[in-house]
Amino acid sequence: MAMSGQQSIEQLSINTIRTLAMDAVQAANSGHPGTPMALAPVAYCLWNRFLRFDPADPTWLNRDRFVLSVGHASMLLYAILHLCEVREVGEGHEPGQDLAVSLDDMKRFRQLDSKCPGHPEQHCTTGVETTTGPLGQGLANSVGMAVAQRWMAGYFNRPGFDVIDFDVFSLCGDGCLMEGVSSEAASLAGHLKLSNLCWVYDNNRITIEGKTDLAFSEDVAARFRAYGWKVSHVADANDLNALAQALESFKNETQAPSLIIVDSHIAFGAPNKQDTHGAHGEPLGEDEIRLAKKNYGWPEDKKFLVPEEVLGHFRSGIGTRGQAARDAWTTMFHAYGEQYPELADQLSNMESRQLPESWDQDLPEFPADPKGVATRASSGKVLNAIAKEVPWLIGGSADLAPSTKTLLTFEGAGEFHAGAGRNMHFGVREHAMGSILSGMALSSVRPYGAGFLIFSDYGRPAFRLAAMMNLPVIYVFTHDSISLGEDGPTHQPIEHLASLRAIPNLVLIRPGDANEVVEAWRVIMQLQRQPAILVLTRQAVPTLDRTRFAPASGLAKGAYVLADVENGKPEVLLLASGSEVSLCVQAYEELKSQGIHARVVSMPSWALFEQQSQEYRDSVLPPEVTARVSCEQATTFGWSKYVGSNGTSLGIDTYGASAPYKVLLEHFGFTVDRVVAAAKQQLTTSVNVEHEREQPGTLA
Ligand SMILES: Cc1ncc(C[n+]2csc(CCOP(=O)(O)OP(=O)(O)O)c2C)c(N)n1
Ligand SMILES: [Mg+2]
Repeated sequence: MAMSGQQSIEQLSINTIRTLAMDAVQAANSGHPGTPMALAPVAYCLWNRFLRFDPADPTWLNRDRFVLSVGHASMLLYAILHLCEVREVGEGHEPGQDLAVSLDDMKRFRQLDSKCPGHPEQHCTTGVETTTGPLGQGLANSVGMAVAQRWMAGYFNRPGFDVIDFDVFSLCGDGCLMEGVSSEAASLAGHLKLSNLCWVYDNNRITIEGKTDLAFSEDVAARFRAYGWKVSHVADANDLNALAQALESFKNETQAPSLIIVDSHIAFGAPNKQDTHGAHGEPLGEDEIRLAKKNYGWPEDKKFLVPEEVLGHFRSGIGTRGQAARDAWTTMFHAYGEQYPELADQLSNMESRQLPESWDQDLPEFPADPKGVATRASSGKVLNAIAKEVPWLIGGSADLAPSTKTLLTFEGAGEFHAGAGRNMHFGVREHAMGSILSGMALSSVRPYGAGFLIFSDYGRPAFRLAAMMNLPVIYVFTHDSISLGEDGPTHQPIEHLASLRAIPNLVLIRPGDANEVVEAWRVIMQLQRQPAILVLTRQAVPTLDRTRFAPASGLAKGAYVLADVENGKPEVLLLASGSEVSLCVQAYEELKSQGIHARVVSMPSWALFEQQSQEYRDSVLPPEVTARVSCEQATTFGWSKYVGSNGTSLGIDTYGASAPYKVLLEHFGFTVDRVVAAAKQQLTTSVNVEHEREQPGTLA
C-alpha cells in the first residue's frame, strides 16, 4: 500500500499494533489503549527481532516465554499474536492453520466468548503464556518459568544437547513494580541469579489516579541493583536500536536477571491524551483516534487496517527465525532421543502431565495406632516416597520446611540452586511462592509449596489464578487449627478452610489420619487440571484401625462412610474432616454404647464430594436422616450445606487463643461429651423423615 513508501516497514508494523489497539478498544467501548500505543515498539522489537518462538508451533517446549504482566494492555499482546500469525493450538497440542487471534477476534475484543477477553487468559488464547490482570502476578509467574528452565536444563541437558535453554521475558509497569509480590519475586530471582530472566519496565510515570509522584518515588534502578539485578535504561521507547542493545546485553549476561527500564509516553501520538492518565483505561474517542492516526501517517478513517507487507515482515522476521530455531531444536532433540531415550520419555511425560509408571510403587501403609502421628509427618513420608519416583516433582517451603515436613530427604534429592536439585527455598515470601509455583507449572514441572495454613492468606491471589488456569500446583499447609496451641490466635486458622473451599476448581483435602494422607497424595498426584491444597495437622492424630472401619481409599470420593450401624440405617450423622474425624469416631463408640445409631462420615474434601453422583452423595448423607452434627476446628460457615438448617455445627466462630492445645480443645468444646450431647440433642429436635428407631436388640 501507499504508506510503505512514506515510512519504514518497522514503523509501519509498530503503527499497525498501535492502531489495532485503538480500534479494538474503541469498538468495545472499553479497555486500555494508551499503554499498547506506547509499548508497541518494545513488543515489536522483542518479538520480531529476538524471541525464539515459532508462530507455527506456539507451544514448542523450548520457546522463549513472553509474559504480559501489564494485563490491562492486553490489546498489545493480541495485536502482536495476530501480526506474527501465531497458530491456534487445541486441546490435543497440534497446531492447526487457524490463527490464535484473528482480525475478527480483535473486532470482538472484550465480548462474550471472544479469544480477546479484557485481560489475557492463558486457557483461552494460544500464545498467552499466563493469565494476567492482577498487577505483579505475571512478574512473579515469570520467575517461576525461569526457575523451571533452570531445573529442566540441569536435569535434562547433556553435553552437546542444550535441549532446554529458553529465556523468559516479562513486560511490566509502575503498578506491577509497586505490588509487593513483584518485590518478593525479584528478591528471590536476584538471589538465584536467574540470568535467563528479563523484565522490561514501562516507566511512563502514569497510573490510574495520575502521575506516579502521587505515591511512587523510589529509585527503581537502585532497588533492583540492590536485589542483585543488572539494570539498563532506554531513554525513549521509540528507539529500536537502544531497545535492541539492551536486549542484547541481557542475552550476554550470565550472572544476574536483567531489568530494562524504558521511558515511554502513554498514548504516544494521541495529541490530547498522550502522557495523561485519561489514556490509561478508556477509549480515546473517535476524534482523538483520527488525530493520532494522522500523526502516524495512517488513513484516518480506516479501522482494523493490517497492511499486507506488515504480515510479510513478521513472516520473514519471527516466522523465519522461529521456524529455523525450532527445526534445529527438533533435529537435535531427535538425536538426543536416540542417545538418551529415557530422558526424552521423561520429558514428554512431564510435558503432558503424565506420571511415571512407578510413581506410586512405594506408597506407605500406616498400621493402626491409637496414639498416632501428625498428618504433617505422615505427609512428609508420602511426599518423599512419591518424589523419589517423580523426578520433576520439585518444590519447597516459605522458610518452614522443618515444620511442614516437606523437605525431600532421600539420597540425590539435592538443593535446587546446585543444578538439578529438588529442594527449593522460597524464603519468607508466601505470595511470590504461590505465583512462582504457577509459573513453574506453566513450564511443565510439577511444583509444590508449603507453609502454615494461616499464611495461605498471603498466597491467595496466586491460588485463585492457578485454579483459573487449571494448573496442577500442590500447596501443603500445616498447623491447620487451634490445635497448633501456644502460638495463639494470630497463627490459628479459623475461616481459612471455608474461604479456600470457596475457590472454584481448587481441590482442598484435609485428611483425617495417616492412611487418608496416603490417599490424599494419590488423588493429588493424578490431578492434571486442578490445583490442590493439602491441609495437615501439627498434632498427632490416631491412625484408625482400617480392619474395623472403612478403607481410606474412600477419600477419593471426597466423603465416605467411615463407621456405620450394621443395617446401614443411621439415626444421626457425624460429619468431620481432619483431626475431628477420630473425635467423631470416639463419640460414635460412646453413642453406640448408649444404643444410639450414629454414622461417621469422614469428609476430607468438599470439592471431590461435589463431583460425585447424586446417588453416591445420598448414600453417604441419606436425605431422610436429618439429625446431623458437623465437627471441625474452624468456622462453621458453609457446613449448613451438609447438616441442613436444623443440623448442629460444632466449630469456632471467634478467634482462637494461646494455650496448650489440650486446654484449647476443652475450652472450645472439642470433646467426646460435647459431640455426644450434640448428637442426642439432634435426635430430640430434628424429625428424621420416616424416622424408624431400630430396637437396640437388633444391633450388633
Ligand atoms: C493488584 C491490582 N490492583 C489494582 C489493579 C487495578 N489497576 C489496573 S491498571 C492500574 C494502574 C496501573 O498503572 P501502570 O502499571 O503504571 O500501568 P499504565 O497505566 O502505565 O499502563 C490499576 C491500579 C489491578 N489490575 N491489579
Ligand atoms: Mg504507568
